[in-house]
Amino acid sequence: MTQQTSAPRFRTVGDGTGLSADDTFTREELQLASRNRGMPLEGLRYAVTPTGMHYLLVHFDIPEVDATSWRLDVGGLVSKPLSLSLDELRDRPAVTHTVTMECAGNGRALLNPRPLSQPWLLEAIGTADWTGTPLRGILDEAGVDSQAVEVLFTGRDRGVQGDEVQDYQRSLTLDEATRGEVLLAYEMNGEPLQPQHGYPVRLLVPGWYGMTSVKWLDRVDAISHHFDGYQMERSYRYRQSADEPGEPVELIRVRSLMVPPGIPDFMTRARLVSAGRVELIGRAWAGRLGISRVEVSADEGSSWSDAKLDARAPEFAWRRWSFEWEASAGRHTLCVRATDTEGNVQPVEQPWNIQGMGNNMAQRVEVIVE
Ligand SMILES: Nc1nc2c(c(=O)[nH]1)N[C@H]1C(S)=C(S)[C@@H](COP(=O)(O)O)O[C@H]1N2
Ligand SMILES: [Mo]
Repeated sequence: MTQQTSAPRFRTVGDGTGLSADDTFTREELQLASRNRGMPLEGLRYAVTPTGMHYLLVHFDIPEVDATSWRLDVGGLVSKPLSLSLDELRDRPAVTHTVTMECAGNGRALLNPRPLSQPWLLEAIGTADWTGTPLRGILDEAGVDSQAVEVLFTGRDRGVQGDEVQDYQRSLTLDEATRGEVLLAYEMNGEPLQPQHGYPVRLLVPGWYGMTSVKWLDRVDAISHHFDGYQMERSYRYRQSADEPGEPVELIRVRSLMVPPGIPDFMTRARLVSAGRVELIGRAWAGRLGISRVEVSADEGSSWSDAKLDARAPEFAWRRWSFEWEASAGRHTLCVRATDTEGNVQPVEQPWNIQGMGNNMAQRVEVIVE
């Protein structure tokens, strides 16, 4: 009889996350994955993602907010604290930005060992038309004191993470918070925000990974120090081990994804493609930067060819690309990688860190050509 030794499936690290070196997903990962949807990659066909296909990430529960009694309180180090209703926010100047948002944990489940958290493969992505009023105008109205260095954003949702009971909170430096594109957004794709996307109002910080765009916004406070809450100092860090402080996760790194070609196998999602000319299409983005190049490989990254880039995209949105692939019979691993306007190229090998943040490893798609 063989002895079943049960090696620990994961070890717990300081911040309450863990790692798994095997391909067995845990019940907790499934629980997260069924609450937090990804954008099916065929959704890359749309320049603006239909709202119901946009990815979703909710740390705790979706709070119930009554928009008639809801107020946005703007306070802290300001000369004139504000308490604004939704109608009062809507009366302020409105702008719409087309913005590609990505979760910092996108790609996490492809890493080895795998950080135990929301197990994204590559689908934590979406682009929407966000309408709202610039935060800068509201901060000007409130009159931010000269001692203020950061702006703290508090969501209405509350939960426990890493043994800490907390409101969902993130901060930005005053310089970042007062950039013109930062919005208090109340519409997504021309409709009021859906409950899961932050109804009635969320922060929208184009170019930054999604965690910065605080949903169900409740308070905005100007503060005189660096905010060191859980979602700033313990999570969203680039760290190789749990005991180093690491660098903060901030702007979205360059990435490109393709619509998987042909038809999928139900279970494995490997692709079946007919031999001949196949048009591969996809989108590439790089946060605040532009895309200078997209390359495709049909041999697992040994050789690369340039894809064709569409005319320029909106400043904070993804850019479409296409590539004519001459598919020959057999098995192929297609890869795509992008380069941003500062020359950063997506790695082909995994850029590992303990929380699986900012992972922009080149996409691989298994294809069987008949
Ligand atoms: N209040 C609050 N804001 C939040 C979150 C949250 O759990 N609570 N999740 C953040 C994370 S990690 C991401 S990636 C984005 C996701 O936004 P979306 O669900 O609208 O796509 O919201 C961010 N804002
Ligand atoms: Mo996220």
